[in-house]
Amino acid sequence: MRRILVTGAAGAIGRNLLRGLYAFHRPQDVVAGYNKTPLTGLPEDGLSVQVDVTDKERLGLVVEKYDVGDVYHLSALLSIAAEKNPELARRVNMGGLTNVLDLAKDYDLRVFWPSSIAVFGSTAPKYNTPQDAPLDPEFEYGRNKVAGERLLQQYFNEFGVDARSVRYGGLLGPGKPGPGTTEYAIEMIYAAVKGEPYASPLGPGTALPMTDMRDAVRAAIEIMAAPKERIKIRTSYNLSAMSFTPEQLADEIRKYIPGFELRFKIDELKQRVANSWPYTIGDSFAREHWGWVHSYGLPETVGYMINEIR
Ligand code: AKB
Repeated sequence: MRRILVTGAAGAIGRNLLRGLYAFHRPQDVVAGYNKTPLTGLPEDGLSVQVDVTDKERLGLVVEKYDVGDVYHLSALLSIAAEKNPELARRVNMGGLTNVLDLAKDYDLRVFWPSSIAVFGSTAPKYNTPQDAPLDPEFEYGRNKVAGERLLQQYFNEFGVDARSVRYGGLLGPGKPGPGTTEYAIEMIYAAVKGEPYASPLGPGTALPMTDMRDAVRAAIEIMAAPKERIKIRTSYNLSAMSFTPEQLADEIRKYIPGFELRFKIDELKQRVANSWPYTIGDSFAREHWGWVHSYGLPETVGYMINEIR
């Protein structure tokens, strides 16, 4: 069997995805790619490799050396990091993806790449945002994601590259939250478990689509396992599970930690980004085409995270 390469394996999705992949594959068949943060805690036979996705030559050598067949390409800057450093974001988010797709063409690789609800802007309906709503993102990260989706479509049309993608909302799982917008929810749960109050950077009533990390990982593995003819959208599939505001999350946390105190300290940039994104996402195509069904809502996710963090 050709091996699976995960780029950005040290990130939040990467670490959880590795766990999911090891459930189906031998550790020696999965190569965990990291750039700056070396990976710890891999299984004894697990493989890891340093690779900067903006370096196409090095990426190509890794693909050859490890006889890679599938790439889960996760290396990316999240929304707030991208907005603060747009030049780096373009280099990593779009340059990295272009390198992966070029190698996919040359080495017949299959690719999973996560897009985001950030592809939508204020021109899209806020509730149950449909798959084909206008893509007018107002921030750098969303613009990178729209460009990425178009690249996927182009490489499929022109070269038959089999790249598959879903548009994730915020992902909720244990592990250090990255510099994104939806990541406030993870920070809040960590603060609550530590017995501390939490000052939300998003104001009251700010609803955003979210998914339990266990569902997110399963979605990635399932879309890659689906027969090719079931993948009818070659940009990226809307994917949905739940949606909540900071107050709703705090109420759920209080079922486990009754004294938890939610405060507000609005972060102007995060609030503007959140205001431009949908409240809820319509994902009927993912459900119809390749059988997506989410398993976890807010109560299950909060219970799981509190247990894991404890
Ligand atoms: C972010 O907030 O930047 C990400 C995302 C929604 O893509 N979690």
